Amino acid sequence: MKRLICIVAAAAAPMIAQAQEVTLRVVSAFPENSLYVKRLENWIERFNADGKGVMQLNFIGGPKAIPTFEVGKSVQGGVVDMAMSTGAFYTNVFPESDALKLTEMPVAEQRRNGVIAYINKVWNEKGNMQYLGRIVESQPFHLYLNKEIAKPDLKGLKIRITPVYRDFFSAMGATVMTTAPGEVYTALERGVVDGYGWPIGGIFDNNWHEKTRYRVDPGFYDAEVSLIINLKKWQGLSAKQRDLLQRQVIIHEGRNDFWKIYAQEETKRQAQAGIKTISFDAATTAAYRKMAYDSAWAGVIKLSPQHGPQMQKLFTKK
Ligand code: 173
Repeated sequence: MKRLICIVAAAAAPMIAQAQEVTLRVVSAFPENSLYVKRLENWIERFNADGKGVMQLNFIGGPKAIPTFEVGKSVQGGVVDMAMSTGAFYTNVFPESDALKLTEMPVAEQRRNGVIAYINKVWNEKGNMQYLGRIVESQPFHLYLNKEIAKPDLKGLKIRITPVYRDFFSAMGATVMTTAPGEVYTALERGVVDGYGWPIGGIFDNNWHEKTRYRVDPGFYDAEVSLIINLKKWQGLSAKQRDLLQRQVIIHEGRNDFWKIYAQEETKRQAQAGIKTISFDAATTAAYRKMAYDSAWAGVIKLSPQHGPQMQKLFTKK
């Protein structure tokens, strides 16, 4: 009898361990061949090696699996568990999401000074999601053009945007057109747009450099790419699973200095590809940067009188 119990127990043990392992379905709102996705896949590989018996991440794919602007809704509704996206892509879930481009301090500092806690309060309440961490930093956005400009005036120009750039480029008089990253090349190729917004890095990933003549300096804001998870899924994990996931995301955040070097490399690479820079005199440059931030904050506050002012206070450098 005793022997029998031993055998049963031995057979059951691995089954229990297996039952405790959870697999999360992960998607990316950015195209499959982007550097963001390559780095995500590398991280997932390491995660799965460490997470055996506790948690595994199953990368489903990019916009071919779920279209860029649907990813946020999919996380909110639990169609997928987790995603790599940016706030600009899920303003259709709640408008505050796009404000993360305006943070003026590193994410490590945001963790210490309560900014991440505030973000999670809003993301939980309005998005039914938990904000796990920011895995891209130090990537200012730029305006890329195929027509030369002498001053910050985009009247008569059609520019590809996402919510990131809408208020700023509109304030400069541009006609704006929203597209997912996956449609930028075709829009440029067909001459549907005269330019586009994008961070300093990444224009080579999908050959946009072939269709780009100018980059306007300086950059503005900071590209925010992050990992989000459905709130119910997050709350349903065991303490051990939550701890593993949060710890691994924070470790990955710790590698964000990579993006500083990448910004320098991509700047050089653009010059080598023949992309000319357009810059303005000091006073115009200052006005350009001020217009970028003033127009964006006005937009955030208009869309969210509830959280906009507090976000501005928290996100702006003292
Ligand atoms: O331009 C975009 O598609 C965009 O909004 C974005 C946001 C973060 C990183 C890269 C692009």
